[in-house]
Amino acid sequence: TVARTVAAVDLGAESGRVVRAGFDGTRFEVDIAHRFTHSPRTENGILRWDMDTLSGEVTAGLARLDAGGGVVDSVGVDAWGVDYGLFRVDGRLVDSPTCYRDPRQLDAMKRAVDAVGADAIYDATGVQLMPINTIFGLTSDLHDHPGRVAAAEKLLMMPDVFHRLLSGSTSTEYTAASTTGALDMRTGRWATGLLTALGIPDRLMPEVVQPGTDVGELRGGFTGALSAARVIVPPAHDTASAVVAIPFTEPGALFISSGTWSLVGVETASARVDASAKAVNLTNEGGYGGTIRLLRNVMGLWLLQECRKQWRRDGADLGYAEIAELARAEPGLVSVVNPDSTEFLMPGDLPRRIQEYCARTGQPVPSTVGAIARCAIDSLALGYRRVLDAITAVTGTRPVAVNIVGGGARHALLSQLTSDATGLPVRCGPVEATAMGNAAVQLAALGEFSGVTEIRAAVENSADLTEYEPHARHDWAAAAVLLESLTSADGP
Ligand code: LRH
Repeated sequence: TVARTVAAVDLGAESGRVVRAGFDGTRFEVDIAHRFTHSPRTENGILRWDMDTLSGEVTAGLARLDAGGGVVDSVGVDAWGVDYGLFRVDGRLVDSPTCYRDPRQLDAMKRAVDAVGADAIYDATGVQLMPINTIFGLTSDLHDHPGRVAAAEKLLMMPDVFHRLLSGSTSTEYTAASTTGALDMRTGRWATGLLTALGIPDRLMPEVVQPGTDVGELRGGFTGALSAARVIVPPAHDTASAVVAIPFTEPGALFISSGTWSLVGVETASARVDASAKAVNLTNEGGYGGTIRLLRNVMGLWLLQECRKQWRRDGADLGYAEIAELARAEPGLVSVVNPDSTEFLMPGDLPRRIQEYCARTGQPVPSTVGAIARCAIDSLALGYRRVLDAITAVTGTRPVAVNIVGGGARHALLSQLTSDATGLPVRCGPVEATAMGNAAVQLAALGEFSGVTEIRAAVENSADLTEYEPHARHDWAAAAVLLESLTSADGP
């Protein structure tokens, strides 16, 4: 039997879910109460998140739990990183948060780099230089929408926007703050020198609290299971929650948190901010229990998500499983792209951009759904191999296994190719690692788990896991050399 039950709200860039979870001493019981999809939309030329849908669906999911009987002791929200809401003094949002895929980010990063230098930005924080980082959104606000900043009293990261709606809390959670590019990852404090150099007012930066902090009672007039619930912040960055729930079999294994993005890295005890990490643009993200994730973003399933949208616009309504089967029938490693090229970052006609990339670089141009998808999937696997090599070079230790969690853990072809490309055994699952990690940290705060070791053992007992062994079907080493030359030609 389960002593305590919590609700985890997990918001991804494409979909969200509200989950009820408890621990019976051996197994982790997880039950998805509500699922929904959402997407940002362009309003007056700005790509914004649909806050009405997001908050409506969170409330609908919680209402379902409230009516479902029993007692739910706490609620916590995790969401994608880097995006933020700006709040007025009266507690209302200045406007709907802008999405990190708004084209403004590229110009803003260039302007910030021109102003203070790429080295200064990395050295102050230990965070990889990526156009999507919060500090570039903020410098764009200052430059293009100064009224937005003037009207704002506080910034909160996306999950904490919801914690505020649910409890009135005005703090931000550490792992979410670690995605801003404004936190010094050696100390966990705001990098005030960098903020000042970029002209970002200090007053915006909120108090930072650790995962597991109780930030107040749940508001919203719930009268059933949630009537006495607390709001306990989980690792509010979705990737941080996902990594809590990885059933690692090998210490130091490479993880891939695979969703819209693929976050590829290792868990370490302390931040690594030095010339070798900077040279390969490895980032230090904050984790639960004082851990750091040394990782890099790989473009992820976004490539397939955007291709699928375009094929649908073109009249072919294909499911991901169909696309994967068509890709599997292709010979493989015929053409590859640098998956992380900024030309794939923004929404649009991704099949055409992949074709143009192949044409420009003198490779066979994929012309069918299967060939384009195979090019994207091969390129992702190759991108994972590249991060594995970067981590090996920086830490001096080569991981001996790979764990994949998140929706991408279901993708059999990508998982097999990941094993082939890295030459390592791959273990996939759980698919719902993020919601599980979120719930597990709330349960730990309530005394149900003693810590991450016990959490991971419970996940291992509860999840369906699939394993892959490497096959030497293709010349991945040669493809890796090609990827390096393609990437240097892409430019910064
Ligand atoms: C994955 C993720 C990733 C961030 C990106 C914005 O959902 O949080 O860790 O870099 O979204």
